[in-house]
Amino acid sequence: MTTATDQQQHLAGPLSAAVAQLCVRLQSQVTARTAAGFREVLRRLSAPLQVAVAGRIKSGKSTLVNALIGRRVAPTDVGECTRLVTRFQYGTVDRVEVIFNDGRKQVLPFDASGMIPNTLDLDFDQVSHIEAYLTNAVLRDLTVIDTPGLGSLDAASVARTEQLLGAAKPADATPDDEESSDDLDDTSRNAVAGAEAVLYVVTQGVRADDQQALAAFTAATASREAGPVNAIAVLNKADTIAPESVTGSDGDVWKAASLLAEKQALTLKPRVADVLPVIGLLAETAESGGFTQADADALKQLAQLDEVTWEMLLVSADMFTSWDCDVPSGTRLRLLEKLDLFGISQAVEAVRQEPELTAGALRRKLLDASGLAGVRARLDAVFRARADGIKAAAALASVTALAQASGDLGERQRVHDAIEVLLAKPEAHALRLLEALTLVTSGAVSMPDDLAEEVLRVGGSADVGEQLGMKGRPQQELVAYALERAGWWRSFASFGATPAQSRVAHVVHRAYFLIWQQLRGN
Ligand SMILES: Nc1nc2c(ncn2[C@@H]2O[C@H](COP(=O)(O)OP(=O)(O)OP(=O)(O)O)[C@@H](O)[C@H]2O)c(=O)[nH]1
Ligand SMILES: [Mg+2]
Repeated sequence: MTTATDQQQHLAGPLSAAVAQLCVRLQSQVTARTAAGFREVLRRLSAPLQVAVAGRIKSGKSTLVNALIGRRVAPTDVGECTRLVTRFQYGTVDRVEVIFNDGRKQVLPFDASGMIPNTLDLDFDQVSHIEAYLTNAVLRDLTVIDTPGLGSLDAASVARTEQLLGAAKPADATPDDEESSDDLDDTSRNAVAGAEAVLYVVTQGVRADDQQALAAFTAATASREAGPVNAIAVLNKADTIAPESVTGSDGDVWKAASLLAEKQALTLKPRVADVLPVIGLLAETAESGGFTQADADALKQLAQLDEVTWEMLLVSADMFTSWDCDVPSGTRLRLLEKLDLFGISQAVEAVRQEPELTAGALRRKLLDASGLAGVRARLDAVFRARADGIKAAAALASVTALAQASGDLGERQRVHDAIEVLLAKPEAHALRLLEALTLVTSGAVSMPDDLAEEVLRVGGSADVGEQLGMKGRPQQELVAYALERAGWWRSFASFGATPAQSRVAHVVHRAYFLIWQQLRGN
């Protein structure tokens, strides 16, 4: 049995700790079924933040997963395994397991190139999902869940994806698992399951129904709505955008991608704050050891071709591999697979400017060109920095759902009261604020744009300067502003707001009041 202290060692922060304590305290006061659910909530609270990578079929999800982990391990392109949910989590030894629907596990050997095999010599229908334990440091505080493409979801994949996102424990735990005697029924399991955060991958071909598809995906998989607090989006395959198709790009691919990403952000608003362009393929090749000395040498050879031949090669992927030139066509095909035409042209350009460039330096240039650094920075800012709040809010939603699913009215009331007591504490107010923010950004409570933005600002950061939108300003100004806004939201809550708006306004008022108190205390 895990104790509260065991759990706390791995908790993301004070909010998670508060919710964990609530679960531990309530455990003896609820039915066995609810208690089993609470144990699952506790287990998840102490695990790293679970981020699902979601998006249309072939949008480059697995490629991006590899780039983020820094290792080519997720199968890309074709094959059965791209149609399975794969959870990448931290482990002390690299190991891949197939989990079957009945809870059985089977170790899966890596293939010759160190990847998860693309096809399984197993009855595919019996397979629930894949668990990959890797020693990569990135996974210490993020569990990355690669999902099948949205467009590819047949009924079976949908069921698998729904069942699996976040539900780390298979339907039947193995006998050596201490908790196996506490069977968690489906209702409870569903109440706890769900990725806590989402990374949406879109491409240039984003369609009007993408927004809808992504909303459906979160509804089916996350225990609560995705909003800018727990969702980020990337425009992948930025290299394939034809700059001439985007006005204002001045023929520059990256500029075209940025403009397009801005447009897509408007479509996906308010679920995500913005959309970052990225070239997943370049990132994967540069980050996962895929770029070799031989590749650098081949690029240098290409850099010496005469201008006419070079122009011909760049016409298309077909021309690149088939046009007659000194570099063997097999070598060119390999470069194409690793870098695609844009990456190759960028690399050749770099070599022409600096012929002495080493393979290592060239790799770094490709990495810079991929935009991965921006995605990593965003992941840090949005997910890692807010993991505590995101996890605690998801856990609280699970606790509420578990209580609601209970037939015992007294139990329901006890859980409800305990949550109210928790949320009334100043240190837990951030949770209430996150909840309000999610209500507003998901459209469940409508607010005028400027107020919605203010809620997002106050609830979206833990930094007081950012919360007030006055970073770096003198303390006195911050104090005065916090007090003024606290007053404004209080009167908005009492006059002029709808009942739903009023509930949100009370929360925002209190947030400003607490900020004011904190500032004065300093
Ligand atoms: N040019 C280019 N190709 C990319 C990029 N990212 C991925 N690809 C290619 O797109 C194809 C699909 O990539 P995957 O990573 O398998 O896409 P996925 O979304 O995981 O696909 P499914 O799981 O089958 O839905 C592969 O051939 C990748 O090499 C990119 O940034 N640029
Ligand atoms: Mg895939």
